[in-house]
Amino acid sequence: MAKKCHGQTVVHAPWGCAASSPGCLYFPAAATPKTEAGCINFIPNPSFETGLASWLWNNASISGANPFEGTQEANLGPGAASLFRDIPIGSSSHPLFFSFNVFAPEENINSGSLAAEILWLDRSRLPIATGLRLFIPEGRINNASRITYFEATDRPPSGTAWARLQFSKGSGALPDPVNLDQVILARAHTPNLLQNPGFELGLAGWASISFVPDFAVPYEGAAQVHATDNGILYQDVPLANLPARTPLLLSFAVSGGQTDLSVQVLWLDEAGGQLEPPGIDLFISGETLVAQRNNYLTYLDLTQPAPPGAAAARVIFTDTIDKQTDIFLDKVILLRAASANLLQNPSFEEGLDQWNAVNTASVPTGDAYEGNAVARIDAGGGLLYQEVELPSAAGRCFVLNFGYRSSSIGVDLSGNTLAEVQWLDSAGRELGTGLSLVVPSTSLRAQWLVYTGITEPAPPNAVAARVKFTRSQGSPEVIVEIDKVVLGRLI
Ligand SMILES: [Ca+2]
Ligand SMILES: [Ca+2]
Ligand SMILES: [Ca+2]
Repeated sequence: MAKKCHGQTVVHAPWGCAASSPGCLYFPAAATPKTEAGCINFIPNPSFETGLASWLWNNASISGANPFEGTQEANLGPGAASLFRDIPIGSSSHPLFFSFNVFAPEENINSGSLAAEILWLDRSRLPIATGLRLFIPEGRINNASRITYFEATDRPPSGTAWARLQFSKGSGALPDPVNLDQVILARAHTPNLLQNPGFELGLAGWASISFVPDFAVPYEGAAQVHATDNGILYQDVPLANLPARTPLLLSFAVSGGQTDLSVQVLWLDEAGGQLEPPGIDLFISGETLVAQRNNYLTYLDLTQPAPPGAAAARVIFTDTIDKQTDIFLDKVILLRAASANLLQNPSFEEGLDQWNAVNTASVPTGDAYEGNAVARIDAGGGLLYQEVELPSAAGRCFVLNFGYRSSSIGVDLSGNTLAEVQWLDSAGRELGTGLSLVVPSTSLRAQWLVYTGITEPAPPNAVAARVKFTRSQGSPEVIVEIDKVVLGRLI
């Protein structure tokens, strides 16, 4: 329905006044939030495929020029801009896991700052507390790469019924637009378990060799850590307040060049002794970071359940400086999760073992997203899938995360890749699609992009899932690679 607002006709959203006109007042309706399945992505239209429906905005628009996911993305700016909406989240005390992808679509050197904020609102939609405020400094977002952000809120206070999600963009050196796509807000079991996770307090809470605080254009906030020599950085997180055998989610952001990085979650017993094997053991090649052209690359992974006797988890970064180069780290996240990564051979380090493929090969490479090998899908098109059992899946949602890159700069026909999670019954028959991500061709040469999605709740008779990547035909010179695929549960 439409209504008049300051003389302009605006579309009336299910709640309030979905006005795009600056100065249009926003009237919160005292609506009762709908009860939703607790594990879903709370954001309908998370990829702006129905434009700015249900969002309120100032100086924002939609384009289809260079979407990260699907066919459209939101554009903020040029100049100051904002985009926000209120989302019913029920009365649970679960913190929220938050993700989005940003990109500057034009050649520019200064894209302006961006703040992403989550406010907790009561049933009358009056703000009662801040859930998080993530600040991306001016100059961090540029046209060289898309950056995927991960963050976790604190616990919503008693009385919270809604979350207000708002993006606000400052002015940079014009033109300074910022594209935004694939926004996720989903329940998590815990807030971030790490202290000083974004290094805004320097090295407080961390043990360090060679890593020092640094304040030049961080991934988020006003600080990061930096090493120019072989270094180690770690923090121990006690597990005493978590259930036994819990898995954990790890996320972090890294940039730099020619510096190999090892990232592990180690399990420690009461005496501080290490329990084998590590919960997470990742290798990121320096060549991978060089190819990102100083843009931060993010990672998300799930540990195996903590072993019996584990008293703490140690998150540890070890870098090996090959030449006189730099490495930067920011925003490390450790959350209680609800499952390990359910996929086998998720990073293609053992070839295509456990995967089914057509016109796809596991290829050794010096600049994999993770490890030393990737899955490469032929230019003529091809596919790749793995089926996994889902114990007690009914009503539960799953997070899918993977690295993707293509080299389509200057090429018109690069093909599209569809990433899907399909539900299967006990006879292996398809029950429907739980998640579909459309990964369009990009104009970025050989940079890794990080895709994440949350499935719908699994139907009652789902006992397995198929994780599937299918690529359509592209020009012969265009490669498409997939690496380090994660499927698991946040809650
Ligand atoms: Ca989109
Ligand atoms: Ca920071
Ligand atoms: Ca790999």
